[in-house]
Amino acid sequence: MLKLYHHGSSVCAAKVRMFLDEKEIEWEGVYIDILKGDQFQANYLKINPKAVVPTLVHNKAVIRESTVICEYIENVFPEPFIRPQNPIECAEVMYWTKGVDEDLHPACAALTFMASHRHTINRLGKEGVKEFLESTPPFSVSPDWHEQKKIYVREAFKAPDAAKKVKLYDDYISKMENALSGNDWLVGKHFSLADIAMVPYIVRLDMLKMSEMWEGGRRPNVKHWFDKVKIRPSYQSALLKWVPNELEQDLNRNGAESWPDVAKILEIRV
Ligand SMILES: N[C@@H](CCC(=O)N[C@@H](CS)C(=O)NCC(=O)O)C(=O)O
Repeated sequence: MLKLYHHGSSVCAAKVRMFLDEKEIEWEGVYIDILKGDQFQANYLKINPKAVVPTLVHNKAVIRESTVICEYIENVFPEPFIRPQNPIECAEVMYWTKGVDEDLHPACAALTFMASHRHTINRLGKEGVKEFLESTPPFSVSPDWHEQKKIYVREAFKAPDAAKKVKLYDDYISKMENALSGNDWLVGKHFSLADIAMVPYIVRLDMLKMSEMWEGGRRPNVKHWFDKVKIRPSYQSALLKWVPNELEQDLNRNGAESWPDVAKILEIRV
């Protein structure tokens, strides 16, 4: 049995859950509440020294990094294939997953903390927040996450790189818009890991009530793509089902309140 350490608000964990559900592979979950600090417990750090989710344990093997986990699952349980059989399409999928891991993900973590998570962790109380922020290892979500997380919590959209992160996120939606022109999915004719890698980041913006980044005629191909994603059973079973009500309400309310800051950066009229 596969054991997945995961959390409802983690885009990286959602990617792995969607991959597993699309392949109809059964898995057992261990819930790590990354907004309460479960990721900093000594036992978890032993299997994931960066203090991040997800982590997969299969038999005695510990596999980290969401894209690596998906590739591992594809190697161990190849059918039904999600990896394209054509090497060029395979390379195209890897451009997406590499970009998501290296660029988009740190931008998403920044936006989510600036817009909402900073309010959620405040429930830990003054001392709790301090401990939570100090516990982040130097090399975590990104190589500078220990310091950056503090800046986003303290300064929100006044953080020096706030505009850069928001624009980078928006650039990815623009890249999707172009890739989806005349195509149903991001690579080739089939739903692939490229789509699965992007779904949680679009769901995150949707939950933050920032869907105007593609709605209202701004990116029609992305809207059409997301409408098709929403009718896949894995959208419910891997994404929505795992977001606790209180967290969803936080993301909805805090995101809506932050939308004017984001819209201003992107020059979208509110
Ligand atoms: N590159 C890693 C990134 C994992 C990551 O950043 N996880 C986030 C949630 S999506 C996390 O656990 N954050 C904990 C924290 O910010 O303390 C992967 O793809 O698995």
